[in-house]
Amino acid sequence: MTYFPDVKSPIPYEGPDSKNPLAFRYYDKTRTVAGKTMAEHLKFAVCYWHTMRGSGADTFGGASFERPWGTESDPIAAAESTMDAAFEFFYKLGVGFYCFHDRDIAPEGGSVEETNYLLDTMVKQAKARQEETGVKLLWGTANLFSHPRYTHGAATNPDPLVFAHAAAQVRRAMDATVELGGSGYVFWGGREGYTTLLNTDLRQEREQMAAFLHLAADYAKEAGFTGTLLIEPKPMEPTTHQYDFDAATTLSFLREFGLLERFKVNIESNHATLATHTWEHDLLVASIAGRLGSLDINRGDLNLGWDTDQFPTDLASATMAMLVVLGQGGLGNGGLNFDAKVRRGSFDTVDLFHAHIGGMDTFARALLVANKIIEDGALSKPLAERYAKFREEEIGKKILARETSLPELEAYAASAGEPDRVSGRQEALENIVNDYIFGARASQ
Ligand code: XUL
Ligand code: CO
Repeated sequence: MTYFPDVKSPIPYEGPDSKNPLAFRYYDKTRTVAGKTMAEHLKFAVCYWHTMRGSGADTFGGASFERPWGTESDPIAAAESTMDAAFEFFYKLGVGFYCFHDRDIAPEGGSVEETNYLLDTMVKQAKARQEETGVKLLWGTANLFSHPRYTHGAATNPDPLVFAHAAAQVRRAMDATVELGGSGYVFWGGREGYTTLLNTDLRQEREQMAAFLHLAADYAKEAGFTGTLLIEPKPMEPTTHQYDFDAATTLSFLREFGLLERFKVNIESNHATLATHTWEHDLLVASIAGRLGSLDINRGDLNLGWDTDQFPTDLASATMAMLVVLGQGGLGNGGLNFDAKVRRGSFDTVDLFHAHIGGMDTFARALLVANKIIEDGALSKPLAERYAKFREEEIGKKILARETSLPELEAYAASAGEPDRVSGRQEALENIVNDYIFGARASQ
């Protein structure tokens, strides 16, 4: 049985001049860039929830995709055919990794025991498929937001029994991640946030969330998880005020509750833009704190105020992201999870290939462009120049070392007079970036 008859396996690299919609133009997994292969730099992961379980439903209408998998009335049989289709897709795309929530791969049962049994059954199948295809798990996570019991939150629910159900789920999702060799485990806030303070004890809910994360990190250690624990910030949706608003809020939360050494962050492009940041802003905030662990590489629609989770096609944004990633020497255990869905009208299975191929080519090209910008010092040289006085002048060094005082600075200002006016050269720098993206300086 094949679920993707249109596609010859696996998608080939044909180079920038190819006209074949089912070939890569830039993603050549064996090509070496700055000492590592493209596959090592770009650990792409297909997300199981959108790609395999997405139905095209939106708030105005139900499913519009008629997938040839997952149609069986028996939920385990449906999960099994979905997994067969998933690994056929991963293999034919030539992707190295995937990500899942527990409920994406296995249905919920009528009791905690039954649910655990169903998950174990599907983990066994996933392990066998991973061994057959060589595809690996980038990260696992627990869905703590779809079931009605989580309506008022999971870890931040006013009922400790709901907290316990969430803990049970994380325990088993962590076990599944360990069993499948996942190098990351993600906590996205889900319904951890609130809509009105009239019914919300903000102080208490933050304490609960911290307790949950400590318990989860303790359990990860006990379960033999040696990868990276990640928190994925998002400012809103489904709640009005999500507790993990953005990178800065999340890092501050982790610091406040003694969790900073235990967690890194997974920064999603469309979440950063919902927080009215650029993606590169949130990436850099995480990176300079040494806590950037992984990326969700979708994009939003600036005309719409919600999380549209579109496939990434914006080379400028991808280049800025790769500058941050290369700047910190890579993502270690992390990778590039798509977390993107094809539009409701793109209902053919071949659309899934077009979407992922375009995303992989966008980031492969961005890797080349960013690497060339770094090699040439095209942005780092003017940046160093702009801040040179802080490095070179005595007063700059003293400020940074915190070895001066307001009276000393006043005396300095009085004696040195007015500072020079120096242009920020924003437009010139934007032109330089464009030169690398499309012009003579572009790296082929
Ligand atoms: C939701 C979102 C999640 C996480 C995993 O906006 O991004 O799918 O990536 O729970
Ligand atoms: Co995400």
